[in-house]
Amino acid sequence: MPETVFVLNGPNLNLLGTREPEIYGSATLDDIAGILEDRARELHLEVDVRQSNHEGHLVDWLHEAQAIGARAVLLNAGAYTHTSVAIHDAIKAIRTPVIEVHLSNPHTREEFRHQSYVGMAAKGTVAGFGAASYLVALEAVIRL
Ligand code: CA2
Repeated sequence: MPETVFVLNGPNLNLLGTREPEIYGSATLDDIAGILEDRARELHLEVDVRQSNHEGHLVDWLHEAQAIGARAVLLNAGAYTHTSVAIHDAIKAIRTPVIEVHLSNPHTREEFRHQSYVGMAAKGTVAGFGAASYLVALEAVIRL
C-alpha cells in the first residue's frame, strides 16, 4: 500500500480558478488535485486532498494525519495561516511532518500576511509558485 500524503486546504481555496487569477492562478483545486495524484503515483505515494472553510476541520485533519500514519501533510491554511494558534498547536502536537504551502508569496503582499503561525511550526515552506508550489512540496516529501 502506498503511503498517504494529506493535502489540506483552508478557507476560500474552494474558489480557486474562479476569481483573482492574477494572484492565485487559473487552476481549480480539482486541477491541482489531479496534478498531485499523477505525480504521487509516480512517487509511489497517494494524496488525500481536502478543503474546508472551518478552522476546526483543519485541526481535526491534522490529528487524523497522525492517527492514520500519513507520511506528511501539505498544508495551505489560507488566511488561518496568519491567525490560527489552534492550527499552530495542532502542527506542534503531531509527529507527522507538515509542509506549509502557498500559491502566492505572502511576504511580497500586505504586512498582515508576513506573520505565519503555520510556518513557525512547519518543517518548511513552499510559496510563490502558484499551483506548482504544491508539486514542489510533494517532491520535498520524498526527501524528508
Ligand atoms: O497564497 C496562498 O496560497 C494563500 O494561502 C491564499 C490565502 C491567503 O489568505 C494567504 O495569505 C495566502 C487566500 C485564499 C483565497 O483563495 C481565493 C481563491 C480564489 C478567489 C478568491 C480567494
